[in-house]
Amino acid sequence: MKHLLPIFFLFLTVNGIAQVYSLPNLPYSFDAYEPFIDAQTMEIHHDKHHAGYVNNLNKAITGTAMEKVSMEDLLMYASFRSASVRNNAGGHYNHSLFWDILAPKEKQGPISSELQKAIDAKFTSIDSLIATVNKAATSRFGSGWAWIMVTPTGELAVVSTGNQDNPIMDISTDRGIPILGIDVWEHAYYLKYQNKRAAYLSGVWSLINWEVVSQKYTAALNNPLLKELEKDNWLAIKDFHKVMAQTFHPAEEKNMTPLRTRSGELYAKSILLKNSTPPLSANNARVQQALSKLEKQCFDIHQLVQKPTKDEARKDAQLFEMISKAHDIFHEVEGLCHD
Ligand code: MN3
Repeated sequence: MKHLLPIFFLFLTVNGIAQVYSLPNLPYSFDAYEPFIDAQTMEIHHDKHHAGYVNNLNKAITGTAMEKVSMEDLLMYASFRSASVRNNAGGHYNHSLFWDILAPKEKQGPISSELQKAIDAKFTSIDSLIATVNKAATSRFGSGWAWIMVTPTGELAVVSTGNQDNPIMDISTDRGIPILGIDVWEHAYYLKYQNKRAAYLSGVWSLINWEVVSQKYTAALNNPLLKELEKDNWLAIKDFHKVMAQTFHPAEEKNMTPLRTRSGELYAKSILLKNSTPPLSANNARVQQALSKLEKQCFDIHQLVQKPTKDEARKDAQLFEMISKAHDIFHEVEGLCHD
């Protein structure tokens, strides 16, 4: 028994700390951000608020399949997840980015020429970019964030999201990878600035480390997630996918009722999909061909469903064969988009 005790405590310890996400250290001391953000705010913000998001995220995903899912996936499909996962994954991601881009003046590095060029092209100058972000930040009602992001087409854009949401999430109408985020929750500024959000904003720009923002810009342009976001914004394919899943998967389990009752809807969605504009990366002849094939297949399915028969079992077998083929063509389209 005596020699088992250490093993038991080791087991306890390992289990106690075996968490998927952990709180990153703040890169500088709490008072390094003075006078723009006071030390007490930094301490509470990092040690209490951010720590809370990390702990609650770990609690929400422990023992679920989400333990193995990447942070980007957690965010990207936020609409399918619980409020707890959405808020706390967002909270962890957003704050980690925020600490990265803040630095006291003497630790800040210069902006890259690439980012400077992109800013000039879209916003004419850094000052007008800052004014655009400030406008997004001050007009955000209640808690949230203002962002500079890289869009799926590789452009810069300014957006704002509520609560702990961000533009990677599928609940956001404008999607992209954030490279700069400003926390406009009151917990970020209330002790020093009270309700004066605009005063906090004018202070926080003195802490932005453009060298790190530049690194995030380059990384975002090269991040495969950008292509995923572009594809995920193809709403017609999402719409089609939903009806396809809800008719094909029951059919696999010998339940043909959903397909028999919704073949018209499936065909209608295939027409909308054929007539939609695919994302740039998938807008080519092969995808168009596959979409035409898919529409024809859905048309044939709908025709057969409507056709009277004396042999329902045979009709079901034929329908299953046809929906399986439609499903294959659909995945051909999806697969093609990854090129
Ligand atoms: Mn915060």
